[in-house]
Amino acid sequence: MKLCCRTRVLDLSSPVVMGVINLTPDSFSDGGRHTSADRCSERIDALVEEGAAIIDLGAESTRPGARAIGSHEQLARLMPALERALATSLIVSVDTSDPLVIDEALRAGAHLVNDVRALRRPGAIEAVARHGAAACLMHMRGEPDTMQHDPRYADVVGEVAAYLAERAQACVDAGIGRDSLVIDPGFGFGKTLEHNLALLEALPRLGELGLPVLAGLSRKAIVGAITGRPPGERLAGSVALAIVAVLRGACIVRAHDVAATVDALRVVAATGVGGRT
Ligand code: HH2
Repeated sequence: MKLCCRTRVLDLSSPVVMGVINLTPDSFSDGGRHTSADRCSERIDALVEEGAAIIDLGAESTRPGARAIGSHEQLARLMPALERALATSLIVSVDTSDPLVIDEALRAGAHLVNDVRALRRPGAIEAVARHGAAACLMHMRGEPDTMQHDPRYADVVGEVAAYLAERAQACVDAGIGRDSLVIDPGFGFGKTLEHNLALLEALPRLGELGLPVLAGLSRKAIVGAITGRPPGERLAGSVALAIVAVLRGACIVRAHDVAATVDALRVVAATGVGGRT
């Protein structure tokens, strides 16, 4: 499998890591750590060194209860980091739902739009199609400020799969190539621990949609609920979940701790366990 991201093609024949850089003061695990230009540059260099395939730049926190911010504030955070990231050979992703931010970031050369709202805001799909960029379509139930208030599903796996299939079809209808799409069940976005575990188990079913699957489990509440640890102490739990996700067919793992995740996936691949790796 491969992912066409404008001028770059990402080989997904073995799993790859998307390294997170949150340019936000309030992200749940790394907020405020990469907001200065120097710290951000160091982090970009570290992601290259540690073996990430994708750099995901986030200008707006989507943690439960997060405050929404305007396009101009997002762009002011994003653009200097974007320029620096584009100077590397990695795929550069922008984590945003804002159509204006999407358009400006793609104008500047970003390769991939990672949207927790699956390009649902008016103008978002068109901007991605116009620039021939790639997109990661994530499932979220509700909005960040309320999504963890008693989320309910009759059939979480079926509903998430149907939503992602519908969003992928909307993208194809708007002119985005199927080989430029990634899907993501959105762990922790309007889901209880039981919902998250059901989706993790059902990753092979999401893979049947024929699109690469991304799993974002790093440092999330799912790890905290199982281990009882705060975000800064969830490395081992996050790496374990990354391995499980890959063994169940995920092609891209979104991670804060890139070196550890890359090493773990390399070791798993070397053992031949799981077949595809
Ligand atoms: N999770 C977060 C943000 N963006 N994108 C995708 N595709 N999948 C995810 O699971 C995902 C995501 C939340 O994590 P983080 O960016 O670390 O925190 P915050 O939203 O507080 O910035």
